[in-house]
Amino acid sequence: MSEQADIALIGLAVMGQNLILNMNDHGFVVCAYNRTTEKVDQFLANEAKGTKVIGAHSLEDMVAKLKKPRRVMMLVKAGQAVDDFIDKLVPLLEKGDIIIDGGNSEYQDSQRRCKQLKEKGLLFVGSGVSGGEDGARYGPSLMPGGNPEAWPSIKSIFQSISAKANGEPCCDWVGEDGAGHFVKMVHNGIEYGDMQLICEAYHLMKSALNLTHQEMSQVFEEWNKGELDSFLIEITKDIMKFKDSDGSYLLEKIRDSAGQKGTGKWTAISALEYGIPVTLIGEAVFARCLSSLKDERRQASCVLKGPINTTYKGDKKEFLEHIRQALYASKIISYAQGFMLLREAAKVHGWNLNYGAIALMWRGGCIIRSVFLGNIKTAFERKPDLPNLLLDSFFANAVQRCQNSWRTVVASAAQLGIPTPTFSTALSFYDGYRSEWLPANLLQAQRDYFGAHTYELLNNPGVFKHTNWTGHGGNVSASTYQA
Ligand SMILES: *[C@@H]1O[C@H](CO)[C@@H](O)[C@H](O)[C@H]1NC(C)=O
Ligand SMILES: *[C@@H]1O[C@H](CO)[C@@H](O)[C@H](O)[C@H]1NC(C)=O
Ligand SMILES: *[C@@H]1O[C@H](CO)[C@@H](O)[C@H](O)[C@H]1NC(C)=O
Ligand SMILES: *[C@@H]1O[C@H](CO)[C@@H](O)[C@H](O)[C@H]1NC(C)=O
Ligand SMILES: CC(=O)N[C@H]1CO[C@H](CO)[C@@H](O)[C@@H]1O
Repeated sequence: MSEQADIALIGLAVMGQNLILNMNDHGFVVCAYNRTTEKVDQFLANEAKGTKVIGAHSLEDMVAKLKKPRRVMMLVKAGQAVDDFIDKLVPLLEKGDIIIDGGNSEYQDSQRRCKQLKEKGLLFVGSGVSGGEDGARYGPSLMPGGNPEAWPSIKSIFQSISAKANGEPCCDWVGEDGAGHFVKMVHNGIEYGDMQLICEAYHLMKSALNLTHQEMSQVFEEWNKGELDSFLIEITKDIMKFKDSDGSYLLEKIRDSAGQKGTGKWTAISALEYGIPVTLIGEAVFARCLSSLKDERRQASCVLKGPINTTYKGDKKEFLEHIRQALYASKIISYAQGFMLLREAAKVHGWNLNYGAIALMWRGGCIIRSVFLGNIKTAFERKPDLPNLLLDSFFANAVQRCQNSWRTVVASAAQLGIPTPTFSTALSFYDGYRSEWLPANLLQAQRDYFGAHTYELLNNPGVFKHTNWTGHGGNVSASTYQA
């Protein structure tokens, strides 16, 4: 009876329970453990009744029931709880055993844990798990990273239980140490961006075009049949036409003040740390912050006037198509920026990231799942070392095709006084990225003028010069200044 379980799972909240049942469906024997042991018995007697799931009342008991190398997965609250369980598990495990953290941990913590456990001969895996409760039960997007020696031992479990896109598992090895949780963090940032983009399209439909909820729902339904086909557009279609018990549209009763749990913020902070212009996710985070100043906005709305004309006077149908294209082009920019951040972090940490595989991991199971991610996967398959998504012919052509509509939408929104932070920042990024020349020469001159920070000449890069701009500057240049 001993050593019968393929994997143990610690933490019987909904996500944990659903992952266990998912593993059971795929023929794996799971040993369930929760610190509150009554929870284990309840789970076995109810949700897991009639399955092959077994339980354990102590970590010792749990470890004794596992086949070797032992695989222990934790789905507990990120932070101290993870470290506490690791500390308790280490003395019970042997060299080559595997500890998997499937929680929403910060990638720096996973870096540290991977290193510490490696010194003890244990293999750590930090895995992003996305898709919510339903995903966990019927196929999540899984993003495992950590000690690569662990992958062969967990691959079949992970790939069996993950979502599938065209038959391929939405789960592959991401990369070394904290790479799995880093990729999960960027996924969440991209989710913030995708959601804000859709909100701006809604704002334009509602305010500039005065569409009814039925009309908006139809537009999103239509969009979901084309290149924007995605989970988030699909749920938006449903939300638009959802009626409250009194027959009115529920959406218009919801307070327009957004919450956040911080994962979008972490992506923006990383972008600043690595010096990568992930402007769209940054704007999406700030748009939530601005929305949450509801009381202040109410006061300001009485004082600060906008333009007189606030509705679009041209052809509605045509403008809707402009909005669709603006959304698509902006979305391309957002993903291009997200992959730029992944590339830079990979460079800094020495991760070997497989970008096509990452696109496939997000293709199904998770919140940002979409047809679009299939195109990204194809782009990286065509050219695995593609320096930027925008340089792939498919995406370059798409942006080219959409750009007139995109410019019309951003310009019209500005004239009508409708905020479009992510549409606008995406367009500014595009125009900056495609510019051989930017006015940073003036910036360098200013820095050298007031701070003697030096500059390079176009025809002599790498050589730093200081100029006596005023006639009374000192002889010392701030050559060690870095910014
Ligand atoms: C918006 O549409 C509604 C009907 O759906 C109409 O009653 C209202 O007058 C319109 N508002 C403007 C500003 O056109
Ligand atoms: C507002 O719209 C009307 C009608 O289209 C137009 O004649 C007028 O010039 C517009 N005013 C401004 C300030 O744009
Ligand atoms: C800067 O220029 C002024 C005027 O030409 C001169 O008096 C001064 O010595 C110069 N300073 C240095 C550091 O060369
Ligand atoms: C700057 O350096 C030059 C040559 O080394 C010297 O003649 C001049 O006096 C210095 N000026 C100042 C302001 O220190
Ligand atoms: C650490 C642990 O296993 N805790 C979980 C036990 O189950 C409850 C749900 O009933 C969770 O909330 C705990 O996180």
